[in-house]
Amino acid sequence: MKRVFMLVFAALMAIPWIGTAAAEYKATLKLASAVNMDHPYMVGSQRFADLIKERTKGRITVKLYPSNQLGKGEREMTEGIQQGAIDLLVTSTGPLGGFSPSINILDFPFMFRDFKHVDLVLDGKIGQKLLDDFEKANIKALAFWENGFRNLTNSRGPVKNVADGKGLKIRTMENKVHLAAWKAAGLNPTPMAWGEVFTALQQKVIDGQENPIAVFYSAKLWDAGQKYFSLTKHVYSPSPFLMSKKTFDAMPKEDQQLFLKTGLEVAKFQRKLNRDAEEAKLKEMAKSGVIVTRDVDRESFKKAMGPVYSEFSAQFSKAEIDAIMNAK
Ligand code: EAX
Repeated sequence: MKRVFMLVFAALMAIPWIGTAAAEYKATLKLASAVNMDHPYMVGSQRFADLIKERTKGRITVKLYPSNQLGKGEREMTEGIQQGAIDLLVTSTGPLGGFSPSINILDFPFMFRDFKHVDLVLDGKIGQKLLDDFEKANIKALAFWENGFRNLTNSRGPVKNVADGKGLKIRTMENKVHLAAWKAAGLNPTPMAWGEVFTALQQKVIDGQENPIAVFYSAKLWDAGQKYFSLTKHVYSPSPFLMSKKTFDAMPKEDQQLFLKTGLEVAKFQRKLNRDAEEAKLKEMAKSGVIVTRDVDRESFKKAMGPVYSEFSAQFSKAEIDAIMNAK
């Protein structure tokens, strides 16, 4: 009886102590991204920062560093997360395969039917496993935010089918699956960090690029000569919300739980914000002179990019691919 009493007493004594640890922990954390404050990444980041400040009563402040302020591009900023130089990062999966190889499975073309399919996979066991895999790279992946379905843009002419795009010199992310897919489709892809793209387009070093509506719109790529926008929706681009494991592990358990809960909560807010704004952004772009091709023959791109699946069959089995593609 005495032993039980002692155990209960010790447990009760521990609770205030945990509360005290959280009450004493104070920090100002750096959150980075490659895009500007108009982009949904940063609207979501602002919401995250506001909620953390409110829920910790000001103990933890999250400062925002958009537009590659903390690194040349997403690859370098992910290295910053690993080293603990950057605390939080909203990024595309572009360079992430070099840190956590399993994430590349989301980069395959025409993998997802629509946003409903995306949410079913990313918010289920498959998505959670992909986030957990980042721990091996000393990265805590809190949630999947959203970049969106990627679309081809160029300065040469309208692209309705894959043949119209033949020979276009386009920038891709530093992503081996995307590079292989565009090569298979007969275009001429070159990898480049996002921060270099606007100038490269302006100087006609490249003819085009591919990105979701929100990236194209927030960067105003029509000012860099991108007159033609084809709604290819050839790849769904998730945006893992990453945290330095050093920073995460240094926080009291209560704050760790708060960051995980708030990261997931903002994921829903940020994805909806992105999706709800797409149509209006397309109309705004058209007013700025962008010629949007909506009736794209997506099957022609899907067929042309198909060989990329067998090219990476050693890394990703048919079963793994089908588990995502056929999720219902
Ligand atoms: O994450 O590099 C890219 O094309 C990304 O879509 C962009 O940086 C947003």
